[in-house]
Amino acid sequence: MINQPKAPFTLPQLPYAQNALEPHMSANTFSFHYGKHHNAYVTNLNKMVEGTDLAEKSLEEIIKITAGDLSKAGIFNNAAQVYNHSFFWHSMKPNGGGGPTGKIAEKINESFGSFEKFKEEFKTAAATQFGSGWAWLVLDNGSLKIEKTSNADTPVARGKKAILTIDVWEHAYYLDFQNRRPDYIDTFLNNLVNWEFAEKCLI
Ligand code: MN3
Repeated sequence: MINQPKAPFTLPQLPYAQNALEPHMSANTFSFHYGKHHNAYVTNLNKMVEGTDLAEKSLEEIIKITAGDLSKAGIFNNAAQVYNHSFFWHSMKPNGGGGPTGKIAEKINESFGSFEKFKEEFKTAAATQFGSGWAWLVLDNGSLKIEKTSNADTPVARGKKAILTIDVWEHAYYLDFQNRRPDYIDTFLNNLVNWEFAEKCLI
């Protein structure tokens, strides 16, 4: 669903319409973010890997192969951003948010002590990521953890399993919330999180 087997990579289909997250995320924000930003990462990545060995590798493989290689930073940044954005769209849904249920709820309680504790840690990570980046819920050695990453960086590069993410680049929220990143994070948790997707990622 998120990974793609080889180039040319495509802008993935969305699991809902671009206005489906209104009023919490506007169609205007969505169309710039998906149609311009995400699309540009796909186009750039295809140009960069064309005619190279990486054209035969999957999106995840490209991320792992180029991570930490400064001569391939451009490829890494675009591949990771294609992956991160695809993951972000699935991390939300219309009428989402609130508390998780089932296996994902049990796992959150087991890993953080309570859902409230998880929320606190996730919000802090997302709010304190300095400049552009992402906050993540990841599965690492069997337990759930919160991480934040800068710019295009992704826990997938280090073999961790992504469960949920929020994009905290300004382009993700500026049109709707201006500089109020904490309000955007609250809206994500209260109205947008797709816990069914998070639960599927546990497996
Ligand atoms: Mn973005």
